[in-house]
Amino acid sequence: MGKYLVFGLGRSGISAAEMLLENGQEVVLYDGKNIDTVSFRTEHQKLAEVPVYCCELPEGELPNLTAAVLSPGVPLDSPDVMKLKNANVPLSGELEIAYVFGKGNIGAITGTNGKTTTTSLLGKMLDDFYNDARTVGNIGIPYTREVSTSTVDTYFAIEVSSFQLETIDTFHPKASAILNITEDHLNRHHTMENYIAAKESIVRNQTKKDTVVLNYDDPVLKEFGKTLETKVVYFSSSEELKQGLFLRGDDIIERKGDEETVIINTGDLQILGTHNFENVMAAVAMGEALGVSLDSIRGTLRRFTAVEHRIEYVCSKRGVAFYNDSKGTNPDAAIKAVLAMGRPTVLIGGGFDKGSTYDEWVLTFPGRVKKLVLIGETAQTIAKCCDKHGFTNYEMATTLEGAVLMSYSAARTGDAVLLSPACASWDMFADYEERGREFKKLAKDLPE
Ligand code: UMA
Repeated sequence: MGKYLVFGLGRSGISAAEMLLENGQEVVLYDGKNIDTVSFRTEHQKLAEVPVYCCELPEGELPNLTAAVLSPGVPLDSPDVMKLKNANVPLSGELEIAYVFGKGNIGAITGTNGKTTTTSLLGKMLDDFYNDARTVGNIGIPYTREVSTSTVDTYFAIEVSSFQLETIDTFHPKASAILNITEDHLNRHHTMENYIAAKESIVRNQTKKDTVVLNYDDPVLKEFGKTLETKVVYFSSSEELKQGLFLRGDDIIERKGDEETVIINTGDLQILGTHNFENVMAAVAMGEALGVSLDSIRGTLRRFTAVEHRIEYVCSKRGVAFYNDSKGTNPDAAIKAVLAMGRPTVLIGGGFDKGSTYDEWVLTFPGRVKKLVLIGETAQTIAKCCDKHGFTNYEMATTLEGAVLMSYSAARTGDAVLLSPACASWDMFADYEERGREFKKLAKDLPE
């Protein structure tokens, strides 16, 4: 039996602690912020007997810990983590311990954008083909929650974030994918090099028997593939590849050896945009690597629809269409949403400051964004960036409700109102899902 300090009492921490207890381990809980332990114990009955500490790391508990299990949101350079390191406590993470205690076959997907769509799609492919498939990870269902009931016949589609990858040790997916790497989370990783290294570590324990799926159009990933012993499957939306998946006109083609197969015509898909065709190609390669038949894959592809919070159509009011892209939490994702609108758009942007630069996003506005409404911590930074590029039609709102009202009054019949903030939500909301849900409610409650 081991003793674990579970650090962070959000979704990951609670689930990790419950899983460890179920597996006969000793657990102590810690959160850096103040927690009402009485209501915490009432809410989480399974953890009622476990010691809960908050605000100050319980130094008396540190000797003889098997590991501290960090939640993804805990930065490795935080003062508490430094204390753990100084006390020689081995650091682990929720993803890693789920892998250690779990069983089954793993398809793990990372990348700056497209992770959620690709993971959902792979999850559906696995579910349609195998008896026992689970879709977990950064997508919102902690991997540890599905561990105790997993067997060697379980198939996992796991969305993996760079935060989670920072604390892996033995995590070993049969198939992995890195979809793309663009600037994000620099407040946490500090440099692009660190961010890229975290993403690339998904392949760390993979061998020749495993598969890694990489985006050939991403120069970093194209080069990365050349350095690996693992079987690499590339995909590309911009050129025909000698081996791998690519677009030819409206067809998604796969070339293996001398054989060329049409996987599907993009007209038969229910998700739109080149970025989604890339997600489809990655999921197809992952599904095949995990043994799903092509016939079954094609069926899943035809049935699959867009995921919540990702350029999600909400409603129309007075001929103004509202779109929720709350998952557009970095400039690259937000650019894709602006390009996908195809009509004059009133855009709601801004939020938690991750240290991103907004120039490329703002440069897509002329001719597309008729007005920008800014909210959150980054509002001033984005406004300055707009000034720099001569885009002057912006306004500030203090709440999301104010932003929705302002946008609605600026929009005319035929326009779109798009929430695609290019920023995380953590300055005003618990997460992007809460922000997206509030936006949808506000839009639906607007008068005609
Ligand atoms: N905490 C500390 N000290 C710290 C930081 C956090 O004590 O230094 C505590 C907080 O007080 C809080 C708890 O940790 O009580 C929160 O932990 P967390 O931030 O890791 O959040 P969880 O609820 O466990 O959710 C996490 C992921 N969150 C983050 O990575 C920030 C969720 O991804 C994920 O869905 C969930 O685990 C299940 O696996 C969200 C996300 O925004 C959606 N991810 C980022 C993204 O997609 O861009 C990476």
